Amino acid sequence: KSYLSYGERAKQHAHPVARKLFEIAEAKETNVVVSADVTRAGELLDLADRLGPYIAVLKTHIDILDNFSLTVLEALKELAAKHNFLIFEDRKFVDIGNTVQKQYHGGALQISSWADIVNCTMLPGEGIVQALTQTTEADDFPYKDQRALLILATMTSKGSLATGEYTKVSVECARKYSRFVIGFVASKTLGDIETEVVPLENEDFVLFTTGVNMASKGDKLGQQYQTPKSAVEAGADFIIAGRGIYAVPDPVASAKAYREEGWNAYLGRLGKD
Ligand code: UP6
Repeated sequence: KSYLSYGERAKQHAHPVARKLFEIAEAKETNVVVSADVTRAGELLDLADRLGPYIAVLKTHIDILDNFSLTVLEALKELAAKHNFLIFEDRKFVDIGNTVQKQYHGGALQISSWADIVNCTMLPGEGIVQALTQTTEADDFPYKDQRALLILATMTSKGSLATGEYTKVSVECARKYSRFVIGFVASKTLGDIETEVVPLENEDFVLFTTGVNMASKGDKLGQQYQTPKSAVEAGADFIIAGRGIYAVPDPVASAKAYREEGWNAYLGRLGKD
């Protein structure tokens, strides 16, 4: 859990994508990531344009679009530039190194060409992170220093097996590949008693917390929610909200409300140590 401002972390961080992320948060005064889980390309672009001013990152599941085309990606990139947000494709890579390299770079979805940030699970072991890192470090990789990885260290769904040893290995792997891994997706700080992860000095992993909703405790499929405030108090640097923002009558008003609660909780955390 960090008690430094986004601005300070932007100055100190070794990774250019983390620096950019913190700079955006500081400049736009937002730690909101909207999980734009809509299934029509037009709807996705419309959301990105309307919510763009209030968010730091747009999280996508590009494979849920039922009218996907490569032109959507160009439009998304333009909106990211227009509103100054990063794009995080929530692909949760989970395969052997040789396969994830092909899924990430090239392939039907061209993920490396438009997603600033992607994530993976640690289920396959270290090789998955090694493989993705290797891809971004190849001489002919066109987006050098512009791409970063998050490790899915815990999950918000009921009965999740991403706990204990799995979470510990996530941290070990992030440390080993910190030239590509900038942080984690997890429900709370990993430096707690349960995980027994002891934070090291001079490391500054970014914590993204999903399962954030101001109005609901969960859904009928095992999703479990916390509020923006509790997420930030538990260590989140960025709060990820999906249905709480896009599936309400006024998504813009909702994004603003999440932004305000998330930002105030962040201000409350500053200088507490
Ligand atoms: N997500 C979770 N829990 C995790 C990891 N990822 O909910 O442990 C993702 C989901 C969805 C978003 O895939 O895109 O975060 C949550 O959406 P919601 O706010 O509408 O529940």
